[in-house]
Amino acid sequence: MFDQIKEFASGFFVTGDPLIYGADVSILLVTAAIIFTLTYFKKWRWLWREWLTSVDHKKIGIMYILAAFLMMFRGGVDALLMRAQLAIPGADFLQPDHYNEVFTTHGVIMILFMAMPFMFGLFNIIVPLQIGARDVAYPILNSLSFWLFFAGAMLFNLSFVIGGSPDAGWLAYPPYSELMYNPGVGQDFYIWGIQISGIGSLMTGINFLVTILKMRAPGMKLMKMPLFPWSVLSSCIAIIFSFPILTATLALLFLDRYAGAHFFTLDGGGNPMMYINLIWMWGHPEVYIIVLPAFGIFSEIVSTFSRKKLFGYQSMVYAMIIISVLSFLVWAHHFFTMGSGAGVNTFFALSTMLIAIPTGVKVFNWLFTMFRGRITVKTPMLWTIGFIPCFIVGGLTGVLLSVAPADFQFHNSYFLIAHFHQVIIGGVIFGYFAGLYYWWPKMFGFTLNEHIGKWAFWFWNIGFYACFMPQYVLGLMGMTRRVVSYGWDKGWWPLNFVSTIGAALMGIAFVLQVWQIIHGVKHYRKNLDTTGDPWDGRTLEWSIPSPAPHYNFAVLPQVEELDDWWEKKQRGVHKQLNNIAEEKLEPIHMPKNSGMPIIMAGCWFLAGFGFVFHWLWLTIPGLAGVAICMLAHSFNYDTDYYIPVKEIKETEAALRKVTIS
Ligand code: HEM
Ligand SMILES: [Cu+2]
Repeated sequence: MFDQIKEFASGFFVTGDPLIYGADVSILLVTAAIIFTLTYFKKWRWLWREWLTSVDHKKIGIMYILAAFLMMFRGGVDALLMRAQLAIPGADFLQPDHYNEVFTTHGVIMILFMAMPFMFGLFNIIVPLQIGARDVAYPILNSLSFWLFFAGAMLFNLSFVIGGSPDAGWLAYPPYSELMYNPGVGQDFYIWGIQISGIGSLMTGINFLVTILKMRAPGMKLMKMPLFPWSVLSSCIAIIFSFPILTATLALLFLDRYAGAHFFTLDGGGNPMMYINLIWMWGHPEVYIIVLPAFGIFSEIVSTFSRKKLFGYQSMVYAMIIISVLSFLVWAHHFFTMGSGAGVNTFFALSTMLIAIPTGVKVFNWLFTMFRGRITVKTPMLWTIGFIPCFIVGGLTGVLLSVAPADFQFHNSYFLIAHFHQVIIGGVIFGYFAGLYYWWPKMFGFTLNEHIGKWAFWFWNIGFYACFMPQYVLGLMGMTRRVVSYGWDKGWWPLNFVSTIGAALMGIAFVLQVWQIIHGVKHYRKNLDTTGDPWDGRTLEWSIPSPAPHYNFAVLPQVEELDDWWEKKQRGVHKQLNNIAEEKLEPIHMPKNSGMPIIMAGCWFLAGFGFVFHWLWLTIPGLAGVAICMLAHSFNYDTDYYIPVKEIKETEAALRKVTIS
């Protein structure tokens, strides 16, 4: 009996590595501390009511961003482990098997569980405010999307201590990910973690597409809509077309592993190239899905901090839509070397290069917006200015990679690693940071310390260039990606050493940012944003108090032009808006909280866990729970309520410090 338990436990829990024992202990301690604190301060009800069951888009957005920061920590630790291993030739700090796990979880976590939720968090917080809406189109679905993401992320992360991490790279190419070569449960965690959160992402795409098309304030024609919602719209279109491909691809891989199908196993009559085509038909649009919203954020910030209308608004809109369509036509540039032939390679090389045109248009528009503007350089603007050169270099090396014959040299070398980190960190992550600093006062009602923010910016940037510029050279010197170690004879070590120092500087930058937030919370009284408009903004979100009341707009704004709030300020009519006439107030229709999303996501988690371990006794109740949640929800008619005028008056009076006449 005891032996049986021992045998089960040694297969179930990951054993034999001190790092992982350390993780086990810290997970237990942190969990215990959280449970203790919540119980001691009697906060369980508050947590459930105010956060876990909330359908307020602003709160859901904050939870997304919090989760993204936690994941950035995890993904960052993975990155530092890899860089530590590669700093000196012949190091054996990480064993090869472990190294495979680390680069796999690093890539998956950074893209799917850090960048995506960070982006969804910004969508949630800002899109309804910018288009003058009171919520998203489907508030409960929105909460469900968040909890599915969360369940998927937790499932994926659990593989670290239970069962073992996936190790077939962030896109899990067969045959590495097939059962025969990868018999553990790591790849199953990969499949279900991504599958569950991916369904959430697809629903977010649909939700925001409908929100933007249907819920704009009266008068806001599409061509009067700010650029951030436009970038969200183009990103959502790409989500809606690409995520179903991901779902299908992972389902096929699952059937191969679980049910002995042979979609991708060569000796069973399947074809791994099929997988590679499918996964990149999702994977390439995915990188544009995450970068387009960053373009939207930069556009907002550039025009606010240059005190000018965005140059070439319409060309910006068309550029984004063209990019989101073109992104579906280039996927095969990821495997030029895999024998598609010259004709196919040429098509994909040219279509890839075409993307540089609309992207170039955008860069010039940002520069022209700044030209002769009255520029102030606060942290959001600083990130934007830092982004432009970084993204230009990243984009140019991307064009180099798209030259098919040259790619035979660059392919899977460190040149590629440097390129994609340059566009992903310099474009996506810098963009989201800019957005976070820009909209922070709107989210929490106070501004963050600029001084610490500037230090963080410089550490990120200097660290970035020190880390990734040497990697271009290393790539040209022949260092391939995913190598765990190399000899002294290669002559690669000085550059690798510099690269590791750069990574450490970025680690310090992250710590500075966390400190900046803690510092901001501690001293929030000193930095209160009492105006609701700390940057002298141009768009609707700045016309309401910070943080926004839960119904957002007491009276829905009437939009007349692009940058409506700015124009109203210029004409001096915004003061009237601050004194809301009582007759204009009407009871506001709002959605009620719902426990369904978190419960349903919990059921998905159990079902996924059951699939991973082939435990039908857990999978079946999990799936049944999902079905019951759906049924119960479809018979629930008690989903909304009205906020009475009296309550609106009191809230507005308290927030705006004005009386309503
Ligand atoms: C912040 C500093 C970062 C450092 C120092 C870093 C470092 C690394 C290293 C050393 C590798 C492995 C290269 C190899 O041996 O194959 C890697 C791979 C990767 N990184 Fe990062 N990274 C960072 C941030 C990010 C971010 C922000 C993202 C995405 C949002 C990202 C996405 C990826 C992906 C997708 C891979 C490929 C994984 C694979 O080969 O399957 N990284 N990174
Ligand atoms: Cu691509």
